[in-house]
Amino acid sequence: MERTLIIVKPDAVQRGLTGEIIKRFEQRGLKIIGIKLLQVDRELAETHYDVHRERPFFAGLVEYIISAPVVVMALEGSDAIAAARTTIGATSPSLAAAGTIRGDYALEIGRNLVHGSDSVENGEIEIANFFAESELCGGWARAVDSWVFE
Ligand code: DAT
Ligand code: MG
Repeated sequence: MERTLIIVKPDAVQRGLTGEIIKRFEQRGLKIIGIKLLQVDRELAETHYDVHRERPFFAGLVEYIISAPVVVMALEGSDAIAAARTTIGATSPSLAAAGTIRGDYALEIGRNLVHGSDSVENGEIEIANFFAESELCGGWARAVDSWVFE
């Protein structure tokens, strides 16, 4: 099983899309093992987006992500990284397919609603950055698990 960190970004929370976004991941079959609302501080934002530190959009990206509360989730499932990213859609919403979160609800790259980890390794690192181990319910069983996971 893989784990991915999902961030329902400030624009999504402000626009009342939190439930819609959570619903899409739940309906996909991914299992929520951690979830909370928080306002990200600058240090955590800069750590999370450290790989983009030298990019021209870095400062604006950090300001955006700390500007208002977000909902963060740790999701678990087979191929969770790829499954979540296909549900999210392309980074630039103008290129995101209809039926994806970004393709259905976003227009601009700087207001693209949701984050999903890009590799198994980064999923584990990002979840550890946002959640204490005690905040995660790792490996809990759903009655439907055998109908989602073979
Ligand atoms: P993703 O969020 O799809 O994993 P990423 O990791 O390449 O995309 O970039 C992180 C975020 O940074 C992305 O969601 C939006 C912002 N971003 C990326 N490229 C950008 C660009 N060229 N101009 C402005 N913002 C950008
Ligand atoms: Mg990324």
